[in-house]
Amino acid sequence: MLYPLDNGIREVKELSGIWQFKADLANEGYAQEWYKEKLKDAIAMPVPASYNDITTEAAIRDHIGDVWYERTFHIPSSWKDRRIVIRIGSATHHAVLWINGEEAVRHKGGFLPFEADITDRVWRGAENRVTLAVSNVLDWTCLPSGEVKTFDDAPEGRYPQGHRVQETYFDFFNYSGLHRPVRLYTTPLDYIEDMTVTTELEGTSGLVGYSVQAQGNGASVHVRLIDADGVEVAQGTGAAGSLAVPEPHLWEPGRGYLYTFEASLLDSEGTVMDSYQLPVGIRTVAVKDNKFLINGKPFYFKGFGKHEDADIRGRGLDEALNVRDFNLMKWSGANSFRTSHYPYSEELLRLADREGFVVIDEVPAVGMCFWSETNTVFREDRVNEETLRHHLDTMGEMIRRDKNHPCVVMWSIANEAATNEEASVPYFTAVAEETRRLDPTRPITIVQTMWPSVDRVGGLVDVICLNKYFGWYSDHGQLSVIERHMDQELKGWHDKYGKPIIITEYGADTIPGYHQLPSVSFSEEFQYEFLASYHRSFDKHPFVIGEQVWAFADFATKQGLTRIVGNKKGIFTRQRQPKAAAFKLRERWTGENAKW
Ligand code: GCB
Repeated sequence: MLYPLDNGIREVKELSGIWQFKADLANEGYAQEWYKEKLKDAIAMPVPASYNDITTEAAIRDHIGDVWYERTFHIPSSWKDRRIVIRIGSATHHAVLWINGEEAVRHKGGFLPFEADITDRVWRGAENRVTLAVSNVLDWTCLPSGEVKTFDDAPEGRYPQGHRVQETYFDFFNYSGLHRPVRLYTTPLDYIEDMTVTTELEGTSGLVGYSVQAQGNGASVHVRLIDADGVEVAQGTGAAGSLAVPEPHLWEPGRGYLYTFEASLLDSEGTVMDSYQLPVGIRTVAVKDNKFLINGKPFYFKGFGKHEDADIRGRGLDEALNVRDFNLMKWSGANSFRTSHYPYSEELLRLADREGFVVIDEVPAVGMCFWSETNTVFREDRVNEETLRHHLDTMGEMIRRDKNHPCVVMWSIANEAATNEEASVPYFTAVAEETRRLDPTRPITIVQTMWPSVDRVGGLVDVICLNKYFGWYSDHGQLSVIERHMDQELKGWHDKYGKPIIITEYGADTIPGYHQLPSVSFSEEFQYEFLASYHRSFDKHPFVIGEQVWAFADFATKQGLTRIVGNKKGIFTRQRQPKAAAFKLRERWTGENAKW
């Protein structure tokens, strides 16, 4: 699925801004056909943004169910011979979209785009209306999974009538709404539908393999590769092929050199009918001999697990925040991050391409674990065949969206699943096989919370990724046990699978401004001593190929006894200012004694 592009042929119309909004608190919108006419009693709601923290109403923030968005837009009469598409960057987690009261598309999954060809549904030279019903309900067939619990059978009077709770088995707040831009874009009626670019190195040449899918009556495809100075370095014809670039500028960590791959669809006379320009980085990735190789060179992942999360706008796209985050990551010496626990916006990945950040791209499969031998997760009434089907579909959507990003070097097919359960084996075998089938060029991982002695799926992946909280969720506050526990854990995984390991989470909640010497948990002093204990262990094991601290910044969570106004494991505050540990990390990752 191509990112909407404005060029000499295609046009994009942003529908970001203030929309009409109504939370369907009494669950009556579908029955009353709210999509048929303009929403009544609507309030102003910005798009993109989560709706939860915009108003002052707990009923809206904590609403379980549908909310309705609506706005009008004009289609210029000049768009008469155009194909017109509406594209929703994401709608969390289910959406139905109507144009002028007619259903145009529905979608399940809160973190990936969907679109509808609305060429025949809109009025040109006139006002049109788009309505969306967006539901935040999560059940076991969703990614992430969850379940709504009702308390109707509780003893009378104990709960208000109809009392419901959305259970989620992850800590981040279940932000909802239209988190990413909504856009209209045009293409010609004969158009380029998709393209896939892969890159290889052969001696001193770069090879850019490509395939272009077109719809309609295009007679031929012409492609060009243009360097960052605008100079054409290669060209070819045909819908699939390979372009050789002698002595290419490589896309490298910290140096996101981008070429532009331009494909044009020509008619039989050679006139350009459609064209699309894709940023392309020439680089290779491979896992070999316990190393992660980028362009044949061992790469050590330094960085963070992140969230798309901020005050007020929740998970809504904020390009100022994204650039600030990248500047903070550069300052700290980070070279990479994981899109924990869902695919982030395309805008953010485009920025990572350009800035040379290395990304582990994660599907929203989080919360599939109860850390129990008896209370299992992979079973008929929880994570089941239907969940698997959705998981496979979501992998497909994510790979189709992100396959051309040089920054994406590995797919994470889940975070912290109950991989000790026997039934998790056929489940993840299917997901791993489908992922490799869809993209044979990138390694895959499952981010693990299990212990090596009980895990059953490590054999399916290329890199073992571990989230470990010794000294926090176990032996809380005991810094002296961390190094020893981590050593044993690393050795256990490596002895069992012989694969390289990235520690994708380790961290301690830290309240900015709390100081204590000697340190105690939650103080700023503790956070770095805690991380340093882990680092002593990592540095001993050559098969450790990366460390990503949990988390980049503090973030909003559901309410809970261990979450005091959110998760405070950030190295930066939610407002993106450093805690003391940030300076120490910067020293480790960039200072005189930094080993990288
Ligand atoms: C984890 C999860 C992450 C949590 C973190 C924590 O293992 O992957 O989503 O936020 O632990 O702080 O507990």
